[in-house]
Amino acid sequence: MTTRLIIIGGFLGAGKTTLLLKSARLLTGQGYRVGLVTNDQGKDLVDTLLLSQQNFPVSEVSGSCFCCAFPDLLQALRQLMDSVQPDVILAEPVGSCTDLTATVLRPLAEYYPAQFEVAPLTVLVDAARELDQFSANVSYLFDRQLAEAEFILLNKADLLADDLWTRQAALQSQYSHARLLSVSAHTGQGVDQWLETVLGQTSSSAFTMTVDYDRYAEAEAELAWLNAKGIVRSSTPFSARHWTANLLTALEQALAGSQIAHIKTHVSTLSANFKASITQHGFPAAWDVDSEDIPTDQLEFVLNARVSTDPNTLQQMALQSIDAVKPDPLARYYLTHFECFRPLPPRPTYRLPALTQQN
Ligand SMILES: Nc1nc2c(ncn2[C@@H]2O[C@H](COP(=O)(O)OP(=O)(O)OP(=O)(O)O)[C@@H](O)[C@H]2O)c(=O)[nH]1
Ligand SMILES: [Mg+2]
Repeated sequence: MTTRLIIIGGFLGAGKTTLLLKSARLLTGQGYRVGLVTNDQGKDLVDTLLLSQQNFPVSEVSGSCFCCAFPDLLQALRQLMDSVQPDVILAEPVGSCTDLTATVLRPLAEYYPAQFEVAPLTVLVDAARELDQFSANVSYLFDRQLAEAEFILLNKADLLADDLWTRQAALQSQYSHARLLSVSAHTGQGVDQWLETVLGQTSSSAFTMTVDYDRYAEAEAELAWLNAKGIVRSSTPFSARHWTANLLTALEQALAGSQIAHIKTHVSTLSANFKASITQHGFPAAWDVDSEDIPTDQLEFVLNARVSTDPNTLQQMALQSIDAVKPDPLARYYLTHFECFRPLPPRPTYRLPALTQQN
């Protein structure tokens, strides 16, 4: 039996995980068995926690991107196939990854045709965010992500009105090879229409895109990566929701001089879960999981941040912020995992040569 594999790329914070979740819900409602794959350069992923707490089977490729850890991706896919026999697997590569057609989609389609039917590559764009505040290298990476897209989804359509058409027209004229749809992974607008197409078609990309791997590596390295996990305890019950909001605000303020790609945190207490994200300065945190806020004396948190700064600064700001938002002066926090680094230059396991050339 072949499994349909839908790979959803796009820059950090564009809404990939939100679309995975919305699609999984829609497909499950239509009787499909669904599996999900998350991916990150570090360990302890907010995305994996979020998706698995919604009771969907999730496999994770952590510590490297799909293209550089192709055997790990294969293992994650097979684990899902063995455990839940999914009809459809939706997979989210690292948001600073590109060249997925040559390094992931085509190797899967060409080497494992009996196992996978690979859908057209979908790339998400955040309609509500311009990336021009990032460096020229990051803009280059963003351009390469779109240049290989077979489907571009202009996501977060719910946040824009008239501007949406202007953005859509500009993208369509620049990336005229791709089909383009405006969607909202939150409300589901346009998602059915996109799903119908990617369920019915296979990826037909036969080109190897021109990618300057030095620039790509520089773009990735400009973003510092922080993954942390910990526990906060207090003898006086406190609000886990306030703590979550305070942590994001404190970190955003501490990083006022840097560009935020995505800061997200997942917080659990005995009775509640919270998940919130910030994808740019000056915007309030968006809550993806919000529960009744019963005072607690302990919470567990996972914090992932991708910020255009150096790892030392990000590490220092994160530690300061976690300390500053202690619910009371006697409260204690314990870090059970903490890593902060620049991603290494990408070295794909496979990079298939072009069948046709395209720039
Ligand atoms: N308003 C609105 N917000 C959205 C939509 N899709 C995603 N978001 C929000 O955007 C933020 C980032 O979404 P994610 O789904 O985590 O983005 P991602 O692309 O998976 O991010 P990374 O995994 O860090 O690359 C979250 O706070 C979401 O709630 C949408 O359609 N509309
Ligand atoms: Mg994600």
